[in-house]
Amino acid sequence: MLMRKVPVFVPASPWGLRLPQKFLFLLFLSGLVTLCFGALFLLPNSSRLKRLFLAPRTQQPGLEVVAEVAGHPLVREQESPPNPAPAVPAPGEDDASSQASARRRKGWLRRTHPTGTREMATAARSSGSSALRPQGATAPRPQGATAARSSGSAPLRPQEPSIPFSFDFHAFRSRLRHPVLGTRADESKEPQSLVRAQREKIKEMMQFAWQSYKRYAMGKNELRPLTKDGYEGNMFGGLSGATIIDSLDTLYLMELQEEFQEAKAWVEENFHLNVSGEASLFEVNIRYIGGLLSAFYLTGEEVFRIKAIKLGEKLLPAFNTPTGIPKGVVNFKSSIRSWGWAMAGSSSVLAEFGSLHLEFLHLTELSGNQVFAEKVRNIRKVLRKIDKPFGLYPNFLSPVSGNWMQHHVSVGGLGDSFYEYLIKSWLMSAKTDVEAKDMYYEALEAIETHLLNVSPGGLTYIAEWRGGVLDHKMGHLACFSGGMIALGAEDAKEEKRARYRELAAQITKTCHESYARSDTKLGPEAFWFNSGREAVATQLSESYYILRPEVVESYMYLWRQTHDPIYREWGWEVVTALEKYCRTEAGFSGIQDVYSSIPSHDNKQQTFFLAETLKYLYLLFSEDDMLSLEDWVFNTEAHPLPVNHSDSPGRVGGQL
Ligand code: DMJ
Repeated sequence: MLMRKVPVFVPASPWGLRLPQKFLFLLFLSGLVTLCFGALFLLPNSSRLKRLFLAPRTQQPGLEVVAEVAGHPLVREQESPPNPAPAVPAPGEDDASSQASARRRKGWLRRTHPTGTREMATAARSSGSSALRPQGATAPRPQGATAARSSGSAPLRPQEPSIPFSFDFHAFRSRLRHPVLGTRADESKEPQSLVRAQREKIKEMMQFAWQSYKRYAMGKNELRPLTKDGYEGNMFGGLSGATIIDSLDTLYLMELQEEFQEAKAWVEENFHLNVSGEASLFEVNIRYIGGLLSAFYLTGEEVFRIKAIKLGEKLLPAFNTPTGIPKGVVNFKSSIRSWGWAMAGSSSVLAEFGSLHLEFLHLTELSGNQVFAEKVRNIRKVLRKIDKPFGLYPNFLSPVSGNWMQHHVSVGGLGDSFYEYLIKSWLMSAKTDVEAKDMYYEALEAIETHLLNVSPGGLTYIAEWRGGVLDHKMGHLACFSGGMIALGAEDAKEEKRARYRELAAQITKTCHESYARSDTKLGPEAFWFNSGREAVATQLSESYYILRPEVVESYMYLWRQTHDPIYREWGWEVVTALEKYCRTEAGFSGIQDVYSSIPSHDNKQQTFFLAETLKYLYLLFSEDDMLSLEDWVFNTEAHPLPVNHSDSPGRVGGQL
């Protein structure tokens, strides 16, 4: 009662709490806040919480921005991407900037609308992605009008969202002069012909090489057929599946559909770029980037384009040198260096930095990112300006000073594909890259004057040059030059054309002799012309054959140029020898001594055997319009890249 009458002086609390209770409550509350704050740091992955506090950034799923090169973000794959191979705009471009750069581009590049309609996606789903099938392959018949509209369209994979596509695949395909796989006129004319049977045999060899790889080494870089296991090697910086990526276009070309799908699925699901080892810039470029680019141009499958571009970005740090001439080795995690064997680590190698042009222009073409083209244009500029001894290009150049480091000149190893890429740059540009053309013919002139020789027995060969003194030898690698000279003969000055055609034929004949003079009918790694011996190796260390393609590559070009049946005959000799001496129970292997008919295998099925040797053989026994040379140039790993038939004079700065 008293209490009711006499008001007690206790300050009112909003929750009706007394002072001690209030104190206790505040104490509890501050404890709770401290606990929650601490938890931010204790959680195993705080990225989700971070997102609450950090402003959101535009980022493609599965990609992470790691650095910037020339204003373009470099992206890398996150560990375990949530969805395999998402279709995204060109890396390094948000939608607005990609559209802006697309407006600057002409020719094949139009970023105007998605490549595929929803109907196409539906049709692709219902037909099992019909457009992935090689031309002429039988596809399940698409149903109804929707499917009919989709025929011949660029494919959309069912799981890929329909998003803007920076490359007009339809426009590109419509500009080709020939169907990619040709009309195969010989099949309808002579269904049972010998040449068709020969082609089928080569296809069977490819199938066997692939199946063996798949069985014993799937996902590894190479197959070791004797030990029946896989091998990663040390050229690819931790990247895997070199055989798969090198094989994609050959499988496509040969219409090995199931195998192509297996390869493609592996690329989608297992080809991860989040590696951190040391890689050869050259090898990654010609095999992986070349393989992915070709696979894209043949199929229109986004996964190949995206992976090629992302991998290309990983190579860019190699160019961070005072001259912009890249070093040969790129560490995918951090640094770059020259090869230890290249002038005590001080030099870059001509064939390596000189064989990036074709692929890098296509990386720009497919990404809109000019950085790739800028890098190779700069290499061209350095080489154009530098003094050349007698017009020759030595093999070693300092990426620091931009000076030659040794006067060793070779059209074989260390030099070879530099010359090849000059003439092919001219051809790939639809004959607009006049600088490349001039450089090529000037270089060839110097080679002819200073390196070319005819042996006492009448064999024409290209020697190696060491400061004015000749080594009278040719490497197997140099045997590609017959094909190259044939390819370039048509655009030489009138008075030189016949001469170059003849020269190409003579060099190819010499290379054939190096095969014909061995017991196995396969050629050695190097052969000499001295002491009365011609076109033979002089020591065991040069007597091996590692399934190299250069000789059959020249047969293919010479066949296309002349249709002289001798080249098919010679090609068939190689097929027979490969079957006899290199085929093992579990794949093909190189041999250690071509002069011994009891083969000692080296236990390696090289990736270029599937990319090049078998492809060139197959083309040798095919019609000329299969991967017509009017439409395609082959990179130095035999990956076809399209000639730019765009009618627009301003395409990507005229670089393709
Ligand atoms: C291939 O990787 C390429 O052809 C390269 O240009 C030289 N060597 C091998 C094949 O011999």
